[in-house]
Amino acid sequence: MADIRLIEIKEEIFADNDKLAGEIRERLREKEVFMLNLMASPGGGKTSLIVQTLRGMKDHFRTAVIEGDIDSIVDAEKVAEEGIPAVQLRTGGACHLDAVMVNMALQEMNFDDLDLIIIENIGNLVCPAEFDTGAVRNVMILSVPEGDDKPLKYPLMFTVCDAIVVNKVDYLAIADFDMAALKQRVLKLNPKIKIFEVSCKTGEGIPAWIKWLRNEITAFKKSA
Ligand SMILES: Nc1nc2c(ncn2[C@@H]2O[C@H](COP(=O)(O)OP(=O)(O)O)[C@@H](O)[C@H]2O)c(=O)[nH]1
Ligand SMILES: [Mg+2]
Repeated sequence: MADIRLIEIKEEIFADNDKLAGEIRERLREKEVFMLNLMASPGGGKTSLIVQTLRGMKDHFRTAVIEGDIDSIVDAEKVAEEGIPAVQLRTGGACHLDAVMVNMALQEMNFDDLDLIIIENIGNLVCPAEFDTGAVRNVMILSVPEGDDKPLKYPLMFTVCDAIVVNKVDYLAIADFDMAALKQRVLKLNPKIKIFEVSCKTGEGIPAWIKWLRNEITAFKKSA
């Protein structure tokens, strides 16, 4: 029987991606630019939270947004309406952003003019968790209508994130959602994770989220 050669493509892709992500993080540190990678399911509230965050941050930090989408520019348009520059990455089918794609977007930006870059990753709780983008912090949004069982189904996402924003708390009154059970599941996977309860619709909880992010950016700049 002839020899069979097995090439573990996935491992090589991850190794190359991690190397580039590390280089991106180093460049960001040198220039004191904080990059946030925001992940969630489609419709979880990524664009809504970005818009709320920009309103709370833009007077304090010079900000730009990287929008990842399979095939549209509607989210970039919403960000541009806030007066914030946006770079749209259209992945043409890919279900996540990786370091190569983010690096392409970063080439369109001048780090000297920026304090904060927010990435809206592709809507998906699986693949984005596997690819380091070079961000300084990873945050996921879980919206109440998605259910409190998501940490059981998508554990990696909860493991790689520094914070989770539980969005759409205005649905709690009508949803079958056990916040205490959710927190217990999340903290079991990741005891250090911060948990914020917000509604991008009513604005509830947004100030606490903004305060945390501002503190993270300030601490990063001091340590850079
Ligand atoms: N009721 C309610 N709706 C929300 C909230 N946040 C976002 N939405 C709505 O949910 C839908 C998806 O939000 P979007 O920000 O586009 O999600 P994305 O796909 O993750 O970027 C939109 O119709 C939003 O108006 C919230 O806190 N409460
Ligand atoms: Mg969006």
